[in-house]
Amino acid sequence: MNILKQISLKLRFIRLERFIASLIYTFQRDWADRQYHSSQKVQPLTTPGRLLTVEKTSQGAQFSFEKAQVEIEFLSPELVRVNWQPGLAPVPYGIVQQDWPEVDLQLQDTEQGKIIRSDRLKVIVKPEGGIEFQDANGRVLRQELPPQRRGEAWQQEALLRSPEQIYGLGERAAPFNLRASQNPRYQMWHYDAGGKYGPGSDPLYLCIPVYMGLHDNGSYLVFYENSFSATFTLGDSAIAAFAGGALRYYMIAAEPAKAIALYTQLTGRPPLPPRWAFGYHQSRWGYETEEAVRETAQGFQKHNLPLSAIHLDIDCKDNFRSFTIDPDRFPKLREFNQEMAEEGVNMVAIVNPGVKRDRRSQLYREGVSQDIFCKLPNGNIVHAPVWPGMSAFPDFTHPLARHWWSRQYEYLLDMGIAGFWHDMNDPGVFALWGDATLPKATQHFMEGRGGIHLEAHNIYGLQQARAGYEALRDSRPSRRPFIVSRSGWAGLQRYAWTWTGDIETSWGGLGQTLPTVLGMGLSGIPYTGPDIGGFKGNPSAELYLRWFQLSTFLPFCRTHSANNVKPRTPWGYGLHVLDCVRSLLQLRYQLIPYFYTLAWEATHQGYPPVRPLFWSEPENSELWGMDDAFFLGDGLLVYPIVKDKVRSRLAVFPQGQWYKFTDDTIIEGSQRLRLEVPLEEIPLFVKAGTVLPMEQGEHLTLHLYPPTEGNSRGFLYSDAGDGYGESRLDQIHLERTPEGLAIAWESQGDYPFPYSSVELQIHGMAVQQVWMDGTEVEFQQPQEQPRTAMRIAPGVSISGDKFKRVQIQGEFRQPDPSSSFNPRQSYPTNGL
Ligand code: NBV
Repeated sequence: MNILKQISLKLRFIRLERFIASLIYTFQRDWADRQYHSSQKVQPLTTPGRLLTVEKTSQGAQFSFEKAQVEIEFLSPELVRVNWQPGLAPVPYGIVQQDWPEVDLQLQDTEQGKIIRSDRLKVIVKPEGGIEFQDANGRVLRQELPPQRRGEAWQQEALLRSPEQIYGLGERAAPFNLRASQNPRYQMWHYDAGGKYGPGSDPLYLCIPVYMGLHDNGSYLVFYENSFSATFTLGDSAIAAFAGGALRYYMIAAEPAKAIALYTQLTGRPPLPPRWAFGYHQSRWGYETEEAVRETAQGFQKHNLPLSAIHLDIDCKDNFRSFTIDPDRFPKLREFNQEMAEEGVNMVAIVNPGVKRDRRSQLYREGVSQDIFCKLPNGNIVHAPVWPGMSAFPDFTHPLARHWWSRQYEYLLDMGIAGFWHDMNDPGVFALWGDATLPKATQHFMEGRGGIHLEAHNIYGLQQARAGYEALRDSRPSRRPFIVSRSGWAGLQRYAWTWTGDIETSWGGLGQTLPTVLGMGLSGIPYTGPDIGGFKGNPSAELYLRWFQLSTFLPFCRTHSANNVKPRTPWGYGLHVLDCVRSLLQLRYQLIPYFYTLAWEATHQGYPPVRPLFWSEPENSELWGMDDAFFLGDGLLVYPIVKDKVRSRLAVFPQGQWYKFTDDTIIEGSQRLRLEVPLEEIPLFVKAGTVLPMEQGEHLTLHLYPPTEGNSRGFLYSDAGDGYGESRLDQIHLERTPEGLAIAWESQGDYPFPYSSVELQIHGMAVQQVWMDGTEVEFQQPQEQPRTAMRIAPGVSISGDKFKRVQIQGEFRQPDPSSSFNPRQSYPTNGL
């Protein structure tokens, strides 16, 4: 894009005074980049040369080549760390587990090269420095060519198999299979999309150098522990080219779920969020006063819509300054937050990292005197324009800066703010052309080792999130932190949720949501979701409703929009849409025990709640590229509609049996069907074998979908919903017996059972007799009801308190001969 075009685009967002500041800054940044970061002279390319020696180490082996060394360490039987030298070792911001138990290994010398192997993974180091990874059966998972080095910069090429799919790299506006893009080149450099992005924009706010490969020999995951600016090109091979730093990476050879479990063991698992976070969040850049927020909350009450949080954007601040809320427009902030809390609405306040340059401001003066702002090599503080005006940027790679920043949350916490929203932490600044961030040579402390922005840029938001998380954890030890961060890096899941930024209001924007969320999940980031309706623009009623339908099943369910668009609330699109949104929200709230149990699972396994269709069936290549459907947990299968005026769509069903949520039609899996989808509906299916917990106040309904054969089980995690007190885990086992279904209930943990009544709804069975702990009990047969979009499926209900064992005699229904579907024999593969 030429400079004039870039300037005119930016002008739309920036007012005159900001324009002048931005112009000055842009020149200053260019000067600093020229002065301190002139592009290095072209240096010769080097490769490792010939292998000279091999030495066994306690966890692997060290290989010395003529011009490089590589250490291979097995951290687990499936996980190896590969560390090429020379190169600047990373500060381990991404890693939480450094010590791993010893693994049984063998070192062999073969014609192929030196082999070092566990019982799961074989690593073959070739005489010229190429590395091949094979599974225990000798099937090739990944082939790397000898890496190359130019000056300080490493580049690595790995051959890709022709049908191989690549997923991940953090947040991407690309197809889920990143190779399927027309331009499969991805930048690793967080970028503020500046108000609007759409499919194909690259990079975005949260890049992570991690990807999963899936092909006919199996799957693997590679994470490069290098935060320098980089480019990943995914053609016939995957080329990762870094601007500096070490070539240190982790290779995990395992099926997708196990690979994510190991990756999150390495980079950290997400802590349990407060339970309210799974409710609905309403946000808008434009709630300028207490009254505007109150009116919005009242609108939800009036229309009988549940609401758990309202987010306050920059317009609530005192001249856009960090950690303030304008006292004139929010005159009784504490009482107001209290009033909202009593209505069940948690207030979340935005925090931007830039601190306004103002000698009268204590925050700025403290930052200067404690020397925690980022500086240029000449010792001058970097000042760049953002919302409050010229601002300085804390160096979050300095523990003192993090500590100082952490203390700043206290005022708003005291005022009753329940959570924080970190924006602009890519870090983004206003510049009229080129890279809208800090100069590349900006100095960073990097925990004492020192470094420049070229390396620190991508971990800036991660370290801000760390400071925020620690602030909330330490100053409010009885509550769990809730932070939403726009930027981050490997490990962000330890501190914060995220959202998909300023996605454009368009059908393309809606279509992009799911591939982006799926890709984040496979990059270790479980909790994310879009601005429902898109950030900038006014969605049609249909686009809004379709976006809402999809987001009902995503972990972070929030409407948000820009300041110059119409207020976006569910009652703004007519009665019919309002009714539909109410049903969606009621369903969402009924499903909170399911979401919360998935959160518990994420803290233990790192699994993202939103999973690709191949998650439990990675060998089925038909599911590999599917990015218009997803699993929520293992039990729910969702087929959103993301195109205008579309009333039917193809659905590829994974193996197993599937119950249509609304009417219990049973579908045999491993087939493709065309689903009829009225505007009011989002197709939702439940897998046979699932135990789906749903709540309404203190009443729990366990929906039981018998397994097709043998056993299955489901979990229900409960606790106080916040804090770190007791918890409990209820396990419900289902078993198909010759007579029917046996249900056993087991509980662990000291948290008292939180429901006063429990109802079982048995699906897919004509029930004849029921015994609860040996005593025959009454049950109700379903009554025929008209089909509606969100009605709970009919089933047999048994009410009672908790029990240990229920036996049901009855007959299982067979899959329906696709009564409400039109099965098709041959299917186009290019969409609807
Ligand atoms: O704070 C204003 C916006 C915010 O609403 C949005 O969600 C962020 O992604 N923010 C970006 C800064 C301005 C964007 C043009």
